[in-house]
Amino acid sequence: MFWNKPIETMKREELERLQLERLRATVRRVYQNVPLYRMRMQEKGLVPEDIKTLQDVQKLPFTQKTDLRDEYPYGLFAAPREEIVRVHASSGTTGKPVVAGYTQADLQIWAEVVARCLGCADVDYRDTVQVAYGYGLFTGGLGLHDGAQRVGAQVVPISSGNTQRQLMLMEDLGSTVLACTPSYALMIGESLRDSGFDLTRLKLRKGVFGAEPWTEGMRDQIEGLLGIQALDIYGLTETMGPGVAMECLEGRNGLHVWEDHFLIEILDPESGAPLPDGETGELVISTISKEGMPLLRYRTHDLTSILPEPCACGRTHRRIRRLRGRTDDMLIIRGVNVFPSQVEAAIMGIEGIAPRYLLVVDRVNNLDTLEVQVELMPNLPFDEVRQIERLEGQVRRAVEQVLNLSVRLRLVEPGSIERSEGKSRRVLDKRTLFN
Ligand code: DLL
Repeated sequence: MFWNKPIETMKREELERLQLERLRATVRRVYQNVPLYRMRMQEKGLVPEDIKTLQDVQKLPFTQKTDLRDEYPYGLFAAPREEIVRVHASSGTTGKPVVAGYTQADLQIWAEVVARCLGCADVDYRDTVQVAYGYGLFTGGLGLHDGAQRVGAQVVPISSGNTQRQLMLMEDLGSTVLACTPSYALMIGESLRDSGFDLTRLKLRKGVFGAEPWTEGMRDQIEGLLGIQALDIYGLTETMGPGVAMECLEGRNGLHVWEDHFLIEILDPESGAPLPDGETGELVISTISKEGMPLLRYRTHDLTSILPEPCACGRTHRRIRRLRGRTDDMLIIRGVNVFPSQVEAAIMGIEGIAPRYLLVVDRVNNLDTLEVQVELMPNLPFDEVRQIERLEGQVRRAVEQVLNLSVRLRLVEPGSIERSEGKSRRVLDKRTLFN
């Protein structure tokens, strides 16, 4: 189902013409209004008129999260205070948050792109959308809220948390769509299972899950527990919030990026050199329609690749592969690169194992160690230590095979790994605690 078919299926040449026009306007806007951009462009000897083709984006300076921190809170805003009608922020782990500002026009575009995402999931005015992303400075709640309202759905702005209440309202209000993080969807699903809830009492049919990396295995688990189709939505505060990209029902193996608003590049994370389609690298986004806080060549640190093949759904906006993690989530353990999502992919589907895990990294005698904690399913019919040991061996081999690294594996009691109503924490890196 399309929310905006003419735009979503626009011919590539037309789309690229529109992108160029908008890129040029954005460059002019930030050159005039944002001292940091003007200075960085001047350092490179660039003026806005030098941007003549889409490839010229590569001449422009990068923007990094540190720039947002250094210019906190308003330094990168390109509109006067009177035109900014909303701010959001992402907390991060240290120091000041990253602040994003929106004009009225920005909020309209945000609702439009989220509406398109919901269209990808076949959601429309007949649906009741339970928004269980957090409301507040986090962009998940209000982002999905405005998009769902735009398509004319009935919105249940419940925010995250209080799982029993989520279940009660889901049943009583007949919610057909759940929007939250995949971790929270799993928690809601487990809660249903543990209380022996009869799924036929629910009308739920679709899930719109994102804000953190998740795997196919996790999708299977969630779909099974909730009896729905689960789709992936991507975005980040800096460039707007949720709604940069979304899976469609046909593809389910890549997320359409709304390229009339976001210009994407995939670069080698170290050298910054462009990578060909299909190769995994860092996603770099230029916003080309934002007024409040446009960003040129923002280094997302998210790793993905471009899937250049046309999608069966008819949308012409290119897809990116499901995000596997962030360059800064990547652990280097005894020289080997490790992503938490690799562990997730390895353990999913092993019988008796819950989709809950934690990587504990430490350094003992100058050598990195990795302990992988994995939770057991509740009520396992195990009465012998030997059965547990056998399972432990099976899980360890599966993990070691994907990581190519020896690990210490610990099966832990059901419920012992911290649950999250928002984004999950998958790594405890004790090596960094002393730095
Ligand atoms: O997480 C925005 C969002 C809200 C997206 C609701 C989707 C749904 P931030 O808190 O700024 O914004 O975090 C952005 O989260 O750079 C990725 O590393 C990660 N992320 C977001 N969506 C996905 C996804 C919101 N679908 C950061 N898959 C991004 C993997 C994701 N990682």
